[in-house]
Amino acid sequence: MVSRKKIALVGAGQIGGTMALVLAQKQLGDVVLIDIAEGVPQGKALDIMEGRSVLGTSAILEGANDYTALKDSDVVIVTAGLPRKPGMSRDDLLSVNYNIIATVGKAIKEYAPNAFVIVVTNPLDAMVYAMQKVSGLPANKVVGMAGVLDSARLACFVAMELGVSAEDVQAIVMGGHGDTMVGLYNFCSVGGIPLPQLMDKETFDRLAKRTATAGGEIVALLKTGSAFYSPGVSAVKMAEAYLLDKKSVQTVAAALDGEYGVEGGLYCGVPVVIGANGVEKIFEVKLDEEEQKAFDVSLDAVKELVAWVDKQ
Ligand code: A3D
Repeated sequence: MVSRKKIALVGAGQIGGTMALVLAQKQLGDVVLIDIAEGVPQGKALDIMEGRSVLGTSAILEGANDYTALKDSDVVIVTAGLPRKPGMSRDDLLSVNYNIIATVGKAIKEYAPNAFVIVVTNPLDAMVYAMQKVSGLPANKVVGMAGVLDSARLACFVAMELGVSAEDVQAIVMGGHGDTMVGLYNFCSVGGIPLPQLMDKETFDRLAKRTATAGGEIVALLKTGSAFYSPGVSAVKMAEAYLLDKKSVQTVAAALDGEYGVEGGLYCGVPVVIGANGVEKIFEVKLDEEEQKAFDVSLDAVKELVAWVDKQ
């Protein structure tokens, strides 16, 4: 008998709601939305349930206000926390979101210790590191969503610049999920054509810079929150790779244990293979001198935040 998969979304805000809809459409499993806001997870779950005959899906959605609803989840995606407001950096969210991640991490340890956990809450690299430490889950089963989104943003800007379809653009953005993230010119391709044959470095650098500040660009437009559609579909892509054992190559925040010369389980955006065992492999790509320098600067920014987490 094939059993239905259970996907728990901790945080039923903008990203949580988006993911619930997309997960239901894709029929990847039943979905439980968990949030401290009374009525919100129940309301969003019921709203999507009522659209199922139109969507053509048999997924079952529920809402809950306590963490016991995590029980036996196959995947847990965590967006619980506060988003950025205009003028706030991702790092400003550090202490308030740390306390939330600590609470959620303990609950995951108790109710869903076998789950694949995807953290989305910012500041991302520090929060996923904290989640792994607090939950005690194996490092290959705890990942952060940032690189999928940052790479998608860069692919979007490259596609817009060249007037081609974004789905034909392959891009990699590595490093921490902050202003120091590193877009890789030589790793970008368009329909299999290496980008340097289609675009000069100066143009690429402008697009990579826009990518690093793309979250802030949306915050400034929305004024009341941060991006949620593209973050939502990016986290779903990671969950899908795990649930379907796709061996999918994606850039995610993964725990480094010697790779890229980084020790201590520090989390940073790198290309990995995601399958039924979570992060099954980390690819160590060869960076040129300039890229390596930028990656090191980005790592230093992550280390600073992680040092704060280690003191808690
Ligand atoms: P929002 O719509 O505010 O949703 C967050 C939800 O978390 C709210 O409904 C809260 O009630 C809920 N919440 C707060 N504390 C708890 C708790 N202890 N347990 C359960 N639920 C709780 O925000 P959002 O969905 O737009 O964003 C969520 C997070 O994702 C924020 O930290 C953002 O900064 C972050 N984010 C990350 C990226 C990345 O690429 C990494 C992109 C966009 C947003």
